[in-house]
Amino acid sequence: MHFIRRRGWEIAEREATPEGVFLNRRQWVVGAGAIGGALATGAASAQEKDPSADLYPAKRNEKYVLDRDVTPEQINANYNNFYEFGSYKRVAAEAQALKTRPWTVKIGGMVEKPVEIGIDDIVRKMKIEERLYRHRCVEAWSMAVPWSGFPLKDLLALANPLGSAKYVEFKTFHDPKSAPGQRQTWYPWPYTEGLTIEEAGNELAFLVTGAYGKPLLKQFGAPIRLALPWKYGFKHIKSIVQITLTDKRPKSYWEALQDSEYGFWANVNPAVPHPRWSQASEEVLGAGKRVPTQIFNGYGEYVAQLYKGLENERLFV
Ligand SMILES: Nc1nc2c(c(=O)[nH]1)N[C@H]1C(S)=C(S)[C@@H](COP(=O)(O)O)O[C@H]1N2
Ligand SMILES: [Mo]
Repeated sequence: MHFIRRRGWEIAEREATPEGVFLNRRQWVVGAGAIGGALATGAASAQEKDPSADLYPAKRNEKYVLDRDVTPEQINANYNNFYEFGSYKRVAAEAQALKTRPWTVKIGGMVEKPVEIGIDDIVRKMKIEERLYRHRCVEAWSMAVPWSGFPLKDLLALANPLGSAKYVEFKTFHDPKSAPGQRQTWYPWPYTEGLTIEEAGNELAFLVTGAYGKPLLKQFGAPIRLALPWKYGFKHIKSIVQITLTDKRPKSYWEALQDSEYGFWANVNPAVPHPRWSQASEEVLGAGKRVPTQIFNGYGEYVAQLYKGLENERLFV
């Protein structure tokens, strides 16, 4: 048990020093360009086959504005955390093994009406819009992304959650045949995440099915992942297959690996350092600079009220 925890810790530490810190701007451009061609080709053929391609680009919701440039797609699409395909950033090629059709999402637990729904029914039923969101990884790098998708609460509503449900638990697929990372059995697969019902109902909680005006690339967590811009990136679970309403606080993947470093709440706060590094500033991917981190990643006006009365909780770990 100690060995297992230690192992997770070591891997997390290696990840804690993002590649972007070492590469100067010119190296970034060269690095991204070198594999850009191959990736673009792969993406184009995947898109042709994607039955939801006609839904993108979706109309932008102008309410959500950025204070910085959108991260270039080539940089974002080649710098991913997706441990199912490897515990390093260049997993884009490996992630192409993910089969995203057929894809079913189950919504169950404390609901009136359990639902099993295919991804293409989801995207036709929901109203897809584009939102520009900032993303702050716990490793102290950040990006800005034009996600497309719809509010999480709209999908949950299909199942009529019971009044007694207090939390929402999410799970990623489990398929060690296509996802080599899942053959590393010391990790607590499948990737799991959770929110309170109140957080899940917040307007910022967004289910993402597209990015950069196209169906979601596999490395971004196709065909459906979360975006929670006020929380550290590990909460943004990818490739979701199961959503469970429950009255027990879910234990997330990173919490199971190292609870002292990755908690349930994981709200962004520059004043609360990670046990092993500062969270005061962040490396902006592709921009060649660091900027100060903001509390709730700058989204406090939307979410701060969710945490009134919870001051005794570890809200920022
Ligand atoms: N299933 C799954 N979801 C995941 C992860 C993962 O390894 N597996 N990594 C998380 C982390 S740490 C981050 S920062 C974001 C990265 O999203 P991106 O690759 O689209 O930038 O995905 C999150 N969701
Ligand atoms: Mo992250």
